[in-house]
Amino acid sequence: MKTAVTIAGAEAKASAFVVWRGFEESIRKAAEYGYDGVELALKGAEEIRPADIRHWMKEYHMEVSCITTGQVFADRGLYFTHPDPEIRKKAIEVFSGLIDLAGEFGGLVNAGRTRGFVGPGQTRKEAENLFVDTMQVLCDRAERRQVQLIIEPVNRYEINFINNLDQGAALLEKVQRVNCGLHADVFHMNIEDDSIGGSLIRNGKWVRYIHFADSNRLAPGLGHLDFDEVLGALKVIHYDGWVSVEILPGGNPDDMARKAIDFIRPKVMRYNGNWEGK
Ligand code: LER
Ligand code: MN
Repeated sequence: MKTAVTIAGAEAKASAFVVWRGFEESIRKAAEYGYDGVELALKGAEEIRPADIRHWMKEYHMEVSCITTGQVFADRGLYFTHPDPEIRKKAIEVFSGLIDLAGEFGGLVNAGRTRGFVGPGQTRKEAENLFVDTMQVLCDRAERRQVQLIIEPVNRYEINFINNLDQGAALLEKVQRVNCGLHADVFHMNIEDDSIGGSLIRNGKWVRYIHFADSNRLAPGLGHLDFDEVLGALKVIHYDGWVSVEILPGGNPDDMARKAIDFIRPKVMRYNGNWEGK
């Protein structure tokens, strides 16, 4: 298991939910603090040059954990269940660029709120069908680059579609592609799932990526989530991927990022030390 922190470009809008902004400076700090990688929150592939990422990863001995797409939704208004085929086409185009980038960096593209929602005048069935169709197109594209497309269940106060891991897994069964999976965020799971450990174990075959934040969305350790329970469940499913810190930066992002890694690193080292493999 490896640790990452969420970052975005310096120009990213306030809606980009990340700890740090400005690519190079964030990557440098993440390495200095002891993270293994960075999660890149992008609104499109044109926002960053592959040559720059290559250079920074080498310079700071870091990896890209995943490319995330919240800004494709929040900034550009694109999502998979949009009733207008032109908007869905544009979403597919933007995702295709991000998939190509992930082919070299990280191999994972997330769809958080970009997976869409049940819009006004739309039935749940209609939204589900549009979601499944769009996922199939994107998974086929991603397969050619050996990339996986991961869906993040998000709590009901942010979106009305795919709120917990069970709902995500049921829809992924319908997508019928091997390169799709779930991105579990324990902050959302604390609101929506019947039990964090139980749901991770029940849906274990789909879990490909994890966001860590505490119950108040601050650094792990500052709220009342039981991270030993979470790590215990991840052990049961032989999870060997990333845990990425996606937290509210508060008034002092450096302090929050430091508190997060200081809390999770010893736990992750213990987890890896006891690793028995698959
Ligand atoms: C994105 O990873 C996420 O967790 C959402 O809550 C952002 O709105
Ligand atoms: Mn998240």
